[in-house]
Amino acid sequence: LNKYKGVIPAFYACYDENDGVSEERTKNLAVYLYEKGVKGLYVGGSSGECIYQSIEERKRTLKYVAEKMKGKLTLIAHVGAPSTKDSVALAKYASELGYDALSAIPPIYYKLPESSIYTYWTKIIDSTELPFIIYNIPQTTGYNLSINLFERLLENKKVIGVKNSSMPALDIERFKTIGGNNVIVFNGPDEQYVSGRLIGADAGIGGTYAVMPELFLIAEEYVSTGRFADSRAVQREINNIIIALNSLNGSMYAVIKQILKIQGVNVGSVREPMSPVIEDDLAKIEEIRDNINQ
Ligand code: NAY
Repeated sequence: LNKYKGVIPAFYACYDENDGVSEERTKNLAVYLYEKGVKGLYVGGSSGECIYQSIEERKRTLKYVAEKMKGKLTLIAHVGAPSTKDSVALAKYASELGYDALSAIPPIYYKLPESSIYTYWTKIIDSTELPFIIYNIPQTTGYNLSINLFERLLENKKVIGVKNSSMPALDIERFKTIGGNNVIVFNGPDEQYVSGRLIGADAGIGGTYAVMPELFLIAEEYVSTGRFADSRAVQREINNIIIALNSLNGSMYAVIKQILKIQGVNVGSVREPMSPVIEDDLAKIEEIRDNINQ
């Protein structure tokens, strides 16, 4: 499981000027992150605006990233979609493209019983030979993975981990304690990277890593070498930046993409109903970028 241990940015949706998925921009972002030294990429998740994209668009993003990075980075495909049918189609496609692992949120919108959630994940898992990483993100899906369902899913040897984005660090401790060494637990909340790692997460996947990879890489280095006071200081810096990213008119991802654009990596804007950045905020965004690069 070592290939999953490290800093794994959640990959952004890369659009052209007409709100279409851009091959060139997708590949550019992948190369940019590779050159920063990240361990892998989590493609097509929350930060990939998966919920706003057609299955065709999601397939194209999966393909462009694989074409550039297969064999170079650990590639995890998020394939969760509203219907089981679409999720399975994405899973099969990711498997053909040579992804290392699959991942999926639970079913969204309708409140389904755990038996349906179990069946949904199991059908995705059974559709390919790839390992599977459960994605627990209750603040957006409305479902918080229970210990009971976690244990049941672990009976399937293809389930190798959980990406836990719930806020209690306790959840990470529980999943790691139950999963043990054969299971990899990813820290989800970027604001708690250091605490997540210390309480049991083996690695991290996050939506703000790609705009400040250096800071997460250094936080990881400090944690893994026991420099805890230093790691706490980096976490504080990260959190100041995340709060600033969320303090403007545009959605956090729009602000992040504007920063990337200033840095020479244009990945377009966000898809509506997420809001783009506004002219009045551009100077403030420059300031955030300067803070990241201090
Ligand atoms: C993904 O799938 O894109 C992610 O891993 C993003 C998870 C993010 N959580 C939410 C609720 O969006 O990384 C976090 C989040 O962006 C970060 O903690 C900043 O709040």
